[in-house]
Amino acid sequence: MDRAWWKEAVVYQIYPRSFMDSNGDGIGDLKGITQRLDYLKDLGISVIWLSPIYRSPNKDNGYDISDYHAIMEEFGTMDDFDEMLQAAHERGLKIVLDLVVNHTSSEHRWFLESRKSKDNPYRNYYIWKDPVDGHEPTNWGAFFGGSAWEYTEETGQYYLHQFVPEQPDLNWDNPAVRDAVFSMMDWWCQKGIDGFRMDVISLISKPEVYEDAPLGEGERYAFCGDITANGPHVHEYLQEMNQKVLSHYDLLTVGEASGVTIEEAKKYAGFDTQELNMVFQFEHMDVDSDENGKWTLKSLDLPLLKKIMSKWQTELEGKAWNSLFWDNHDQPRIVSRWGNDSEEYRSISAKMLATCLHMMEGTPYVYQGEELGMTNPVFHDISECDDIEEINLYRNLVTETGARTKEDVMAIISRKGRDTARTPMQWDDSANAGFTSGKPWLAVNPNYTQINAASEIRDPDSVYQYYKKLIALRKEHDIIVYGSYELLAPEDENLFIYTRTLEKQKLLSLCNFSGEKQILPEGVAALASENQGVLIGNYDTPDAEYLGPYETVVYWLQR
Ligand code: TEU
Ligand code: CA
Repeated sequence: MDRAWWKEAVVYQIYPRSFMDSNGDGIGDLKGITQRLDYLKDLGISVIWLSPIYRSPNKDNGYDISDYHAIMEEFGTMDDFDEMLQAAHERGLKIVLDLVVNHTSSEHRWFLESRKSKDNPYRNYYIWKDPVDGHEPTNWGAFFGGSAWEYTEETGQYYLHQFVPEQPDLNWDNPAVRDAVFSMMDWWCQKGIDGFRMDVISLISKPEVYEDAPLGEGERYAFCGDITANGPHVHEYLQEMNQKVLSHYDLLTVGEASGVTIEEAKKYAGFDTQELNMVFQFEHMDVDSDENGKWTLKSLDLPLLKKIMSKWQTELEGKAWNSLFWDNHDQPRIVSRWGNDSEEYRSISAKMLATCLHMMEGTPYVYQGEELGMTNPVFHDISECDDIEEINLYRNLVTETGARTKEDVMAIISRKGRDTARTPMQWDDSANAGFTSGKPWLAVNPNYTQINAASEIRDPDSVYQYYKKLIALRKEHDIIVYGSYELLAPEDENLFIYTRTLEKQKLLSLCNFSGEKQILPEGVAALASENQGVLIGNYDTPDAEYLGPYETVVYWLQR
């Protein structure tokens, strides 16, 4: 058992824009976070990951950075940051920053220079190519729609942007870019931050050859994420980053790695590869996608989810470390997605989902509001939305082509769009959920009068209290952090069942993903009936033969 603090931590993700507004302009800010640190301390988490807080024109809500050494004006000042960091540290809370260095904003000084002329000293900081037959250099398509290339008049060349045109990709093959990024990282480490969550770090190393990729039926562009993920030099660059920066500090590092495979993850997050502590993999986020990707109302395929989660659990064991998440600022609310957000089952299914995740091996991440069982809102009109991905989708499918009806697309956005996770944090039942005294930048979910932190703190049976207990249990029992994992009853359509084992101890974790009572498979019932006590559960009196609707219970089999 190789102990590390970041293996034992529970991380809480803050999306600063939606967390707490201190000055009534409707936008969350750093002072707001400082005001709410005691809430986080009480919850028991040990690390806060802040989505980007740097200077940004906000084309993609801070994931387009124009100055890495300055704070976004709406969020406050560098003094506010220093104050927040100190206040967090005084409470024993660590602060992890989002590091967005696959791309910058098109308003970053480097890019403003780079686009001026072919011989500008910053030209090579980005990826510029000549037109081919008067067109884009390749048929690559960007993440949020359209081509991944943008033409600029100044020099008659195209630059690469895997996200929106205002997010030009940096050229990591240029050593000057790597040095500039590493020294910026070091500057923040010197300030005393405790780690980095690295945005799309799997996409930084581009292919050696820029050429057209095969197109699927009826496709106009080839999705660039499939082309650039895990590129030829990505591990070399991360090892360099580790050697030049990360290894000099005691940090938590987690790479967002869309398109990562198990084999690649063993390199990014290997115990002896000197790269990162862990990665976010996204395979399990696709179990309700279809051939057209995430924009579908397809429901959860539980056996597939179990297969994917279990594969990551077992195959990384002893070799690399997992991160565990259901929610983040890009994903719908888990209780609405794979639980049941009706009044009857919201609380109970949110607790079941939490148990399923938090009893696994890896570092759990809680996204703001998840600990309250916050739900997806319903968006009726695209004017209620903010996210560039949703706006582009709507324009492509409704406004420009009429391929889908407004109602269809709004239903899908309400189910899968990124704004579902971004509605303001629900603090109490006062106006605007106590998030702001002004007009919130994105409307508060009207259910805040029922679902909010203040009432859940008072209610001993709330989702909040349950999360608090789960987080405390992880600190108490090494088996939750370090125990080895085994899936039982893989084919069962409704139940997610697994054990954890550490030396002589053994836990049995049972989760019913359905709204009906489920009889336990025979072998499992036999184990459960000999249990030596309940570690945690969401029903008062669990029965060793069956699980009620959305019931979860974790038994000690040996203690
Ligand atoms: O997300 C990268 C990523 O893979 C997402 O595009 C994801 O597939 C998508 O959001 C699902 O809808 C990161 C950030 O988390 C995201 O907020 C940024 O927009 C993106 O990078 C660009 O920086
Ligand atoms: Ca504010």
